[in-house]
Amino acid sequence: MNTIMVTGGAGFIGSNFVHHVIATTTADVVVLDKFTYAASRTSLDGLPARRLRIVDGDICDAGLVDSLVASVDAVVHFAAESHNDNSLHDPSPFVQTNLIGTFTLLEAVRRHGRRFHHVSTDEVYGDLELDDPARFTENTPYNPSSPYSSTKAGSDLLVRAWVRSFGVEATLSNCSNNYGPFQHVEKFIPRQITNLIDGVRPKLYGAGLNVRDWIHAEDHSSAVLTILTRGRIGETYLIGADGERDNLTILKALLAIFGRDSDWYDPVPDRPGHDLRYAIDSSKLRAELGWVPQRPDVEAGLADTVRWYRENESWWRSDKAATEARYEAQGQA
Ligand code: NAD
Ligand code: TDX
Repeated sequence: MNTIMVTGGAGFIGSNFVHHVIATTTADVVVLDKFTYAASRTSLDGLPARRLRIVDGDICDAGLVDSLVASVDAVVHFAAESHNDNSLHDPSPFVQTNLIGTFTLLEAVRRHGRRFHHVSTDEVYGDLELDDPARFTENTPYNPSSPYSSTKAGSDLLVRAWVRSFGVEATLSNCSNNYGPFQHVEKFIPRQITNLIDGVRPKLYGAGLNVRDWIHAEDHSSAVLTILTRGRIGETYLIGADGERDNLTILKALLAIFGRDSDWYDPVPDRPGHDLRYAIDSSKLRAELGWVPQRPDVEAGLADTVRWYRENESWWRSDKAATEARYEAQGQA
């Protein structure tokens, strides 16, 4: 593949993937990003200009998408509205971007016969009970809970239908919770790290018993590139690195890094419909494509991430006040 288009390439995981592609392949990259509140141009700083083109545009813009898709060999689709809490307050952009945007891209790759990889989430499977030993597999039935996860589930189903009905050469991946550099301060881990840097008590939803399966964004990127280059067309691969932790455990690890007492946080009202537990069984990806996560140590990754937010305050500072004002308005501050 000479040129790969990355939608949402100025967001958290998309920008990480662009860095990964430029560092580990010879392919050029075209980023298509609408530069919503969640994007940052500086996340793409330092990359060679001759290998990277950045287009400020909407994946729902059929004319723009058509011309860009015609000029590339493959599309890796990260662009989405991605935050559950936002989706509970205004679902409209989620329906537009996650469903109509994916449809628009699918029509373009169908017309031009281009390879497509669709990036999705484990949240499409709903949640597991805290004491259930099961983990999600590629055969788990879809059962999404929130406007965010239901629009992601819908986008997955569109991709599957375009493979079957129109022979689009697509693969899909559903990944667990990512963390690492360049994650927006609205998300759990960066919100608490930046609160702690500011000397503000972290905010925990409910009792903090909800479990998430954490993976470093670099491992997500390497998995997506593996599937793009060696995955079987039409297949879905689950991506995870065996990082299950409840939220209170993550929070206590952060409090310890900052030298704070383990009860130095504020319980805030729980998220409505809050999914209890996500857990990924990634054996298919590992057995079939030989993928192995390089950063499975969550506690070491958290320490690195804290260091990154301490050293890169200019990257997040301008978003912090507005994000906390939004949480305040939603009663989660
Ligand atoms: P993010 O919110 O950090 O970034 C999303 C990017 O998409 C932003 O740069 C934004 O400007 C762009 N975008 C939004 N609407 C657009 C539109 N209409 N046209 C063009 N660009 C648009 O999200 P993220 O956390 O990096 O997630 C990226 C993808 O990975 C999403 O599809 C998400 O569902 C999936 N995913 C995320 C996680 C996670 O833990 N964050 C886990 C599994 C899967
Ligand atoms: O302040 C907070 N306090 C808190 O306890 C925030 C922002 C979150 N939480 C809890 C809610 C969740 O149980 O932390 C957990 C993680 O929350 P988020 O970072 O909002 O992530 P989540 O809702 O699990 O979804 C994330 O992972 C799957 C991404 O945002 C999705 O895009 C991805 O699909």
